[in-house]
Order: sequence, then C-alpha cells, then structure tokens
Amino acid sequence: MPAATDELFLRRAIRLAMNGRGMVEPNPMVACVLVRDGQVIGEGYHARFGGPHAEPSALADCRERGNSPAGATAYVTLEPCCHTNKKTPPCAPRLIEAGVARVVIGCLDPNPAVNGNGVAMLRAAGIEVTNGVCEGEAKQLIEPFLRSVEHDSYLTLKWAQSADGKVAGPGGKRTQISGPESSRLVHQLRARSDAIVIGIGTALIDDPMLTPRDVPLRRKPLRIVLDPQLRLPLTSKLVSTAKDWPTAVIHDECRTNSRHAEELRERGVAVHCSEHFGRRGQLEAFAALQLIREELGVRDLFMEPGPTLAGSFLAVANRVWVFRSLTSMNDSTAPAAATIPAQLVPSGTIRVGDDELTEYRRPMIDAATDRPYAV
Ligand code: AOF
Ligand code: ZN
Repeated sequence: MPAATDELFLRRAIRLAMNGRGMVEPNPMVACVLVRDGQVIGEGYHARFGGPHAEPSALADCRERGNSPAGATAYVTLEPCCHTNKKTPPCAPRLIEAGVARVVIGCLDPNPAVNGNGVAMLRAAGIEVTNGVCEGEAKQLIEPFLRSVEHDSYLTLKWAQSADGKVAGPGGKRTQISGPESSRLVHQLRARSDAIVIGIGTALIDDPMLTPRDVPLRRKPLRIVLDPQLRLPLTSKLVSTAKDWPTAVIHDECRTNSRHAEELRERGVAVHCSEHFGRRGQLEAFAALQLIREELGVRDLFMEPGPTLAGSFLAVANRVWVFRSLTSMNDSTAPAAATIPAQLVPSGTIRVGDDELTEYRRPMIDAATDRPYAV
C-alpha cells in the first residue's frame, strides 16, 4: 500500500477519534477504520470512558454493513491494547480473530501494560504491522493522556483579548470581550479537562462559577483557585456551590489553621497549602503543577488566567488558546495580555463567530531523536 494511502486512512481515523472528545477523558481518544481494496468497510471510535474500544466498534460496524473484516487493513490511531485487568476485553486478540491482514498504527500506547506488546501480539499472529504513520498527529490527539502516563501535567491556558490586545476594560474592570460562540468552545474545553484553574484576582473580580455549561458533561472538573492569602470569600459562587462542584484552593503555608481555612473546609472546599509562593504572592509554576498533580490527583488542566497568572504559567504551558475580538478597547488603563513566548508555536487560527481563535502549542519532543515531532 503506498504510504500516502496509509496516511489518508490514518488521518480519517484521527478525525473520527475526535468524536470522543469530552466523553473518554482521562483515557485517550481512539478510532479504527477498516479498509479493503481502497474502500472503507467499517469504522468506529471509543465513544465513552469505560465503553467499547475503537476496534470492536469498527468490527461491529463492518459486520452490520454486511462486510467481512477478513483480509482487511485496520487503521488505528493508537496501538491496539492487549492487557486484561481493565474494563473492556483487549483489542489485539479481536483483530486477530477477525482475520485482518494488516494493522497500521499511529503511535504506540504509552500505557506500560501495552507499549509495544500489542504490536508484538499482532505480529506473532502473522499480521503485518506498520507503526508510526502520522505519528506526530496521532500523539497530538492524545497529548494529555501521553503526558499523564509520563507523570506529567498537560496545561492549556486560555484568554480573550480585544483587537488592541487588552484583556479587560478600563482599570481592569470585567468586560465581555469574546462572543457567545467562543464561550461555547470554552465550555467544551472545560468539560474535557480534569480541572479548571484561576487566580484569586479573577475569582474576586468576576465571581465565576467555572462550571461547564450547555455541553455534554461526563464528569465534574475540579475548580481550583490559586489564592496565596486565602481571600476567597465565603459568599463567592465558587464557595457556595462547593458541595455540588468539587472545589479546591491553594494558599501559602501560614494560613492552614486560620479560621477562614476552617470555614472554607466546612463548606466543602478542599484547602491545600504550598510553600512555593514567592514574596509577591506569585506561585512558582512548576511547583504548582506538581502539587496539583500529586495532592489533587489531576493532570489535564485548563487555566483561565489574568495577565499576571498567565505571565507565570506561560513558561510551562503546553497549549494556549487566544480569542481575539474585532473591536478595540482604546483605553490605556485597560490591562494588556501577556506576551506569548516564541517556544509556543502558532498551530492554527480559526474563525469562531465574530472572533478569531489562535492556538499555540509547545512542540512535543521525540525522546529518540531529541527533536520535535513534525506535525
Ligand atoms: C485500544 N483501543 O479504543 C482505546 C484504548 O479501561 P479500558 O478497558 O477502557 O482500557 C483503557 C486503556 O486502554 C487505556 O489506558 C489505553 O491504554 C487503552 N485505550 N486501547 O486498543 C481503544 N481507548
Ligand atoms: Zn483496546
């Protein structure tokens, strides 16, 4: 099969996998496309956490369409699994039973229980396996999962700015900058994340709920406020809804036994302390991610920072989403957006309603070559 054809079907599988967005996390999005004689004869994706994997869904689709998978090529975005102590039966044996002749894989499953063992099982059964087709894109698809398997965090920053680069109104006053279509995307991304993170400045000025709204929600993301002096008001929406929506604050070390800490706890807020706040109250970004990972147990983070918090976390961000509106603020007292460092590379701009969304990504480095994957 020419390499270009493999790429074509693998890309189709990547696009299909994205239908699982918001429903499968923290597990990876995966899809499988079955092809014979250049024709798609069945396809499927992993649609929900704990539900059937991509491969059995594609095999079922193939049979429902009256086709036989025997002799077909299976294009899978992720190495088929082969381990048993989990929610669903392993996929590699299913492909073997179905008699597929060839399996083309985007990338290996970083899960140590699989990681090459799925490929070995397929090859031992006489199936031809090609791995690493569209590998950069396949890895990008599952980047938060990849990071978490590597015991790392995956951090997305998001903000909206006016055409002249301002993130709030005169004197920092809250102003709606982006349109409703952009808000909808933000709610989708909130719903996909393990946690939504803001600084105390935003909590005090905006009094946000930080919940994903009007989008399908599989689980409730943890709401985290970085609040060195523990100023989050008991009357805030975050605190008053903390019994229904998991909420945590991270403050500096000396407030642990304060009355306010106790009152927050009584209202259902998890109160954590970090010794990594600097003298001016800014939290050291690496230490914050580590604490959030290790004490709060969450890895895929969506941060909605003001410019100061953005300034501290851009150095460790994996991805940045900037919504730009068409209108200017024209006010010198309005705060300006943080500057995005050159290491975060623009990966695309799309129109969202009247706004433009630009995504910036930190290129993933291939451990084998020490160079970024070409995406
Ligand atoms: C595949 N195909 O579609 C997916 C895979 O708990 P389970 O049974 O859903 O298994 C989760 C693990 O399976 C996950 O950590 C990852 O290693 C793999 N995901 N594998 O062959 C799929 N979603
Ligand atoms: Zn599987």
